[in-house]
Amino acid sequence: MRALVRPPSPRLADGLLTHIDRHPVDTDLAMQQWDDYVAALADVGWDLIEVPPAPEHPDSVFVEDTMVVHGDRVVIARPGAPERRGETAAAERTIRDLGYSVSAVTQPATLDGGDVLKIGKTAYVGVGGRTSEDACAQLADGLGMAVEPVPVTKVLHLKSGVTALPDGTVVGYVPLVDDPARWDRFLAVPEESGAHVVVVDDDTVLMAASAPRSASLFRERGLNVVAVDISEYEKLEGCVTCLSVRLR
Ligand code: CIR
Repeated sequence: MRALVRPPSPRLADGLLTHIDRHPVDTDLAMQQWDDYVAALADVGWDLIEVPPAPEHPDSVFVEDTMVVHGDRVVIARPGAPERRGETAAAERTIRDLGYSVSAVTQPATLDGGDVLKIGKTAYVGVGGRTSEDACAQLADGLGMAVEPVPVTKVLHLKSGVTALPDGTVVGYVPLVDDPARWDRFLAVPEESGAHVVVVDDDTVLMAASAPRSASLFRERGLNVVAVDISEYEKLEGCVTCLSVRLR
């Protein structure tokens, strides 16, 4: 298993905020937390590939937003926030160098990788925030998979509200999910960051340390949980998913 990561910008504290108030970010602590996040992925056996840093882009550490990967195909995003559009070029070069077949979302459509939740053969796409409806057909073409738009109005990205466990059960923090009934198998979690899991393997998820009650719920279902503290990224509406691009 391989994943892309991107070192934080020294300007991280200036990152965009949409749904939450600004709280001071401790940049030194954020650097340490990024190292720990990367170490946690390395510990579970993943090979990590660094996208070159973009110090001029405060939000560039949230590398997941730059692309969507499925098998050997990649669609380069066109970020909904104009401030973030400059982040994709180096990410595209990195993934091309790895031999992937690449297409890109074209204007006026916009898409952030954080809005795309792949479950099995379907990509659910959060539309209404950073991602526009007209990106869905481009994504379906580029990835060669079925795309289902879902509304996102209460939170930054689709995956800020819901992700999926290894067995495909969707986990979500209900106050931030527009339509929980959309998914047949839906598990409500008691903490916002409990809705954010990175699937490591069939039995293991990685999640934020800020959601201990959700972690207990997952352990009761037989899952191993790797917890990482990403408090400084949470202050910028980031989560465990957005700090890497899983190449699968
Ligand atoms: C932004 O507003 O774009 C960043 N401050 C946070 C991006 C988080 N990305 C994600 O959840 N996929």
